[in-house]
Amino acid sequence: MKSTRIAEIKGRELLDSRGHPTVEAEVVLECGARACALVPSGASRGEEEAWELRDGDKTRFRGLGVSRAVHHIRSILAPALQGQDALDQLEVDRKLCALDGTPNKSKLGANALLAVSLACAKAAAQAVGLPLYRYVGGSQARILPVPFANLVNGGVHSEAPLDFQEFMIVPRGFPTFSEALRSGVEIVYALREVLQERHLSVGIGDEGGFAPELHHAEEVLELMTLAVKRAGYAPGREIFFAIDVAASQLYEKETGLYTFPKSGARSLSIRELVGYYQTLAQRFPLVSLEDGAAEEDWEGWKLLTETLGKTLQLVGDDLFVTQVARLQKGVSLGVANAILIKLNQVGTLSEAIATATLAQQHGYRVMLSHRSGETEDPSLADFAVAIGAGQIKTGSFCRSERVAKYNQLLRIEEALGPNAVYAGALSL
Ligand code: 2PG
Ligand code: MG
Repeated sequence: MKSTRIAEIKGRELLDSRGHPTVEAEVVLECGARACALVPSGASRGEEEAWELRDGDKTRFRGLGVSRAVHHIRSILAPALQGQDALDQLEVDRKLCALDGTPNKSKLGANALLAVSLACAKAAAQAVGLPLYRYVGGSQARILPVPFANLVNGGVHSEAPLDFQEFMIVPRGFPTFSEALRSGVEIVYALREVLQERHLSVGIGDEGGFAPELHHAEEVLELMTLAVKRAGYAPGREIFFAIDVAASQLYEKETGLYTFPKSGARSLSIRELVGYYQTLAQRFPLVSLEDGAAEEDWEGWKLLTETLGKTLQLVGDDLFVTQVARLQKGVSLGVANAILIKLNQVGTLSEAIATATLAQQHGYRVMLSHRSGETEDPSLADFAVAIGAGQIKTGSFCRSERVAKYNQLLRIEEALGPNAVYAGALSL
């Protein structure tokens, strides 16, 4: 085989699904293999996420430009990595971190680092003639994740007067990924009708979910239940629900209370909020709750986990920000029982895999996740299969930047043929 050493790295400023500038890296190997990777961007960010470097120059893209991050790729990362073997991902990522040298990647920008890290993995996969999921995950990689599909967008992801950020369906009771996906798509069609009949908007939010003029979680879950039934499926048997509260957005540090600025509901203590989740879980087939307490409210997280951790999946997103140290703290305090993995919260592929592996070792479930600002890059799907995450959250079944990941999972399912295992079927 010809050399898998890095010959060239390019960086460029492209656009994400919100029309915000984002970073693309292109890695070219000496053997001629080449690949591009684009990084996503969040709106409800954890405070301890790796640093997304933006120019702040108000004369370009209202300050959102990423030309400095791109410049760092061209002037610092490219020359330093030239000649490095792309097959040694750990070493590539170690060098990226060392070149930045800060704990949160704020010098060169996690967006610059991640673009190079991912493009390197993709180019290496191409050089050895393997699909990305197999190159990263090895011969064991054959589990298709359960799609947590976002049907209704609230919080900072839409104009809907809903304070909770995401309402998802979880099609678990199906033998294959493609059948699970089809059920979800049919439920979206049905929900559209249900909303239209009530003269509610069928406009969509950042992640492709509807953004109707509803104020309360119960109203959303009721309409979702109707849609599931109308599509011919059984809530609680094959279709379940999940919510991302994104509670850090609602938390008031001074008072320790949770406020609801969009719906105008009265503020709640964490005890009252947990009680509210309990009521929702009794009324609806809720199986998963993400960021049910704020990232700095460790006591709240403890109460949440003690009360609901036996019956619900409790996912830490802003809480863990895909970082080993925060996960370790969570494990030692016994909070949450699952982790969301977002590559750009940590900044390199190897670090994200290390966090996911640590979570699995401690019996925490793993969910790979998109960001609200996404791109056409489908590789999240490959990483979900590679890591054996068993769960993926990548928006609704519309908007091409969301559908790109689902389509990639369908391709992977086809390529795996009879070896494919649908994670949702494991619990049938
Ligand atoms: C989340 C994400 C993705 P954002 O909170 O889980 O849905 O949102 O990318 O805006 O942080
Ligand atoms: Mg979240």
